[in-house]
Amino acid sequence: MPIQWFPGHMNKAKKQIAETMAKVDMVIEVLDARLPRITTNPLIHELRIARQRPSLKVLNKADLADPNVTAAWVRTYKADANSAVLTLDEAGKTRDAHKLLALCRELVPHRTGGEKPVRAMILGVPNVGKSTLINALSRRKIAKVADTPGVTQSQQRIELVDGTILVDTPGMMWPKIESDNAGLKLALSGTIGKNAFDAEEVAWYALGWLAKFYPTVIATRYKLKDLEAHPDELFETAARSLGCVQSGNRIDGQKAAERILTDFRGGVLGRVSLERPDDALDMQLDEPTPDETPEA
Ligand SMILES: Nc1nc2c(ncn2[C@@H]2O[C@H](COP(=O)(O)OP(=O)(O)OP(=O)(O)O)[C@@H](O)[C@H]2O)c(=O)[nH]1
Ligand SMILES: [Mg+2]
Repeated sequence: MPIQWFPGHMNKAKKQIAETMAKVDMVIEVLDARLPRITTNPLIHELRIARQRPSLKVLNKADLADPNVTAAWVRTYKADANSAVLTLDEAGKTRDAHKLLALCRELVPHRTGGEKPVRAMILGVPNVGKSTLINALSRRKIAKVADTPGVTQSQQRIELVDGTILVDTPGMMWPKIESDNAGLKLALSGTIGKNAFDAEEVAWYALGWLAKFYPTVIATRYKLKDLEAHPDELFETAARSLGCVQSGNRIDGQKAAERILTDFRGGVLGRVSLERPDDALDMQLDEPTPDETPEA
């Protein structure tokens, strides 16, 4: 069963986003640079297309993503009509604010010239960095930011010194995540509430992924000698190397999983991308997903 997370406040958020869409000129779609296609919310896409609003796609958290893969995403998105693309990272947000605002003005040329300010709504899945971006653009701590999904629960409108109107919105998931791998990747990247997934399952998946595509850092960090081993074995070795062992010399799977997820999300395991533009929707791993794990 794919991971699902659509808490009550998102229904309200969806309605309000549809209403605000009518009153703004464009959207700033904040995507996670590590998985930009998977973090593209189909609900937002539909609303934007229905209203013919141009989109500036911000590939955020680029400091955590594989730079070569991010460059490939930028090339792909540049080909999209009625949109533009910009990569941003933790350190560069304030520095690149003028670049972002210039791109917004280019997307809505009829709103430039001083008298008619650009009005933009910032949209994206939870925890992707929308409020952080608002704060960087306004150079104030105006919106609440925290490393947990679901922090912003209502819209917040701010006016920048140049007159640009920005609307921060609650992160929104969609009611049905279609595939197991997309759900696991969304959970791994931190966009899903922690009660909606099994941390061990996600960490297990992460180790399999990293062993296949980004083996060097995890081999050192978790003392993994055989990266071809079954993910169960990778997980067990990693847990022991992290000292997550309980009585009877059994591993503490929950604790180990949380440590691995924290490592991944904090960039301790290097700059990792979870999908590439030339993949099929999910960039499937060849190895079995947890549901298909052979019986011990
Ligand atoms: N490494 C890194 N972390 C970032 C970046 N941008 C934001 N963050 C962190 O991501 C976490 C979530 O940021 P928020 O701005 O609260 O995210 P949001 O999209 O507003 O989240 P919701 O309100 O829950 O939808 C915070 O811990 C930020 O510090 C970035 O470019 N790089
Ligand atoms: Mg927020």
